[in-house]
Amino acid sequence: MTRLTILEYPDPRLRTKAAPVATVDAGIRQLIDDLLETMYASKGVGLAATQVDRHVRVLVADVSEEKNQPLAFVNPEVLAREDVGTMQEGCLSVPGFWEDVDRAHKVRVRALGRDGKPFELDAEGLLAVCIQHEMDHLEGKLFVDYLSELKRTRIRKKLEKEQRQRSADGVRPRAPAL
Ligand code: GNR
Ligand code: NI
Repeated sequence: MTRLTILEYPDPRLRTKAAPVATVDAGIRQLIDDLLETMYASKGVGLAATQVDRHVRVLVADVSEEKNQPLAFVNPEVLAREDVGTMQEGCLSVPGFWEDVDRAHKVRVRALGRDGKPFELDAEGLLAVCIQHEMDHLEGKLFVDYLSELKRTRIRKKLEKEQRQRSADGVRPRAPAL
């Protein structure tokens, strides 16, 4: 397993639309394992392939307390959504910022698993929100897109400044912390 580098806003690669996976082969299984390792190391509850510059429709999540319930979704689709509500969201690609976003708090999702078999899942609460947040990544969309232009610009400028300082210092990109 390999810990991958997470792209940070406003990196234009985060705007790439991911392509469907044709076959869940060894390469996709490897990507799932690397996404999980990267997500756990970064203390995230989800991670999309887009965030590690792999533009295929794969995402992982684990919202369990013990961090022992990894989930993988290949070619995910939302079949139904209900109970729209507000939740504070963060993103490993937008480190240090948490803002309210309105989304469905219940979703039924269909996807292929790590074994290549189709499954359906009813998700609620944080998992439901997380799956939608990750599916947005696969479309090149970020939670900051739901904020006012003023907030988004403030966030962009602050992250650009941090990124400039990091490269001027010759410092390795820090491990993203939420
Ligand atoms: O770790 C994460 N926490 C989180 C909290 C609320 C809503 C969405 C998320 S996803 C985020 C990890 C991440 O950036 N996934 O793309
Ligand atoms: Ni994110």
